[in-house]
Amino acid sequence: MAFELQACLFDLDGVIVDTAKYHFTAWQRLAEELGVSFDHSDNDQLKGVSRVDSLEYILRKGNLELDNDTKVRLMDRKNDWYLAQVAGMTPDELFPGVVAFMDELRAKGKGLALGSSSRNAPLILDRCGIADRFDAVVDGNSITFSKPDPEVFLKGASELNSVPSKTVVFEDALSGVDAALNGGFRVVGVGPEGALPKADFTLQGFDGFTVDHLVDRLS
Ligand code: B16
Ligand code: MG
Repeated sequence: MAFELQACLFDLDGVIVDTAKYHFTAWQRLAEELGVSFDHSDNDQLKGVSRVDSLEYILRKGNLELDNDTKVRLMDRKNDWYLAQVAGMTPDELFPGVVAFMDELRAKGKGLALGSSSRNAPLILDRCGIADRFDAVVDGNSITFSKPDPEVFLKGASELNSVPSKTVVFEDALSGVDAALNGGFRVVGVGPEGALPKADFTLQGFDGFTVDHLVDRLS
């Protein structure tokens, strides 16, 4: 039976735009200042994870205990480094084909929402000129629980009036795929083959990808 598609929820960092690399360099710089090693496999654990939970991961790795004020100061420093990189972003940094795919969804009457853990999401959407392309935006400013909690996606589906089992989440993060599955959604992994084994299938990129392809793969 053909999959009945109602709506799609898009993660931001690593799905629509490659801000994951900016998060990586900023966290690595902070970790190195704290004397904690931090490489791409550490970063993979932090994709989709909130700022505070990301800092806690680095502190745990380095067996460091810090007071709350220091933690806030460190998170602000990391965010300043991140924002300095994001300041120069343009729509050229959108992943190829993603906007065309979103436009096709809209033309076919499907709901579209952002489901990102990032508190910087509104700024990035604005920089990339796509703030008006979503029916709903749920981001780190409007959620309490970090992925893999499904809150961000359940809120998105609720704003779109869509049923999770008929709604597809696009995610690049292990924590984000788990969040989608925890909410009862279908999930497309965005990344290298094999990187997100729990997803329904993995897409290497949106270039040439259509709504018919999506429905076929999920049916
Ligand atoms: P911020 P996503 C997530 O965004 C990132 O993947 C993750 O690396 C970051 O720590 C988190 O947002 C919080 O971001 O510090 O900008 O609030 O992938 O859920 O769109
Ligand atoms: Mg992501």
